[in-house]
Amino acid sequence: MINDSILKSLINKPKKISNLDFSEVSDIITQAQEIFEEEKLLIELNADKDEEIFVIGDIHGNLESLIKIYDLIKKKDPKYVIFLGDIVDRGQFQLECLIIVLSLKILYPNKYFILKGNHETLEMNKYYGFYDVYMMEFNQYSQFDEIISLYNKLPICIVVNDSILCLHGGIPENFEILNEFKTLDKKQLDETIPESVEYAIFQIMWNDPKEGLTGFMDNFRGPGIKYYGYEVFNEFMEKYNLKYCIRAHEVFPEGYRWFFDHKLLSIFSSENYRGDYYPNPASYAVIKNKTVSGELIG
Ligand SMILES: [Mn+2]
Repeated sequence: MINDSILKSLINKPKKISNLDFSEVSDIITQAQEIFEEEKLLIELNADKDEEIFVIGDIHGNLESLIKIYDLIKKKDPKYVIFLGDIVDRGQFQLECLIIVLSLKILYPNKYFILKGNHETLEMNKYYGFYDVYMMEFNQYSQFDEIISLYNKLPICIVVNDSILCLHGGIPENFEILNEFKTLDKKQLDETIPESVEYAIFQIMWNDPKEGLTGFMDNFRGPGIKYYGYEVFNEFMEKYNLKYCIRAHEVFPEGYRWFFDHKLLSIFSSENYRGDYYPNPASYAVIKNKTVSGELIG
């Protein structure tokens, strides 16, 4: 077991993370996994009128952005912090970002929540970098199984105050999915999961909103992935009596973007994700008093 003071020192001095040996990293993964195992696929959170909730988008190994976010959290002390997934792949400090987020979860399990993004999968990690980062560091293929097993324990969405839906990509074509999440045991996910549920989870992690569209439409990102339009989005939200949706998954030069008549907020928390020639500020969302606002991280 890694104790709290070590975890705190890793969060405050992330450069120490590259000095950890495999057994220490493995301990952190195991401890975090035990906490995620007890969480539901759909988590419901409630906050009082004057309490803030921070929602954080894609990090993608951008340690500088993550540190700025953590400084903000320390300063403003929100009641909950929700990460919408895509912590690793692409950036320069992927292991550091993952270990920091997991350490926060272990230290404060009822304050920090981490949802699954489309990069919390083996296929994406093999293609976009984290698998190689891990192999370079620890050098044993079988050890990546722990990471995959951790990913499979992550929750998929959070509903705040019965009215605000938080997820990585967006709504799926299967409108029953939130009801199905309430009856499904996450422990089943490793074994037998209905194909319709598996596909809905895939779409929740991958789908994008599109203005000017009414229904669903094929997405250029790849097979099975959809764009969702205003009408189907509204239908889904009304079915569950939801007012706002906060999602991540797409970078915008202005930092965050509202869709669908100010009902869907798209955030992204990795600054200059595509390099200095296509700059973007990092952004996050604040939920307070049943309203949602987009904020830039300065
Ligand atoms: Mn994504």
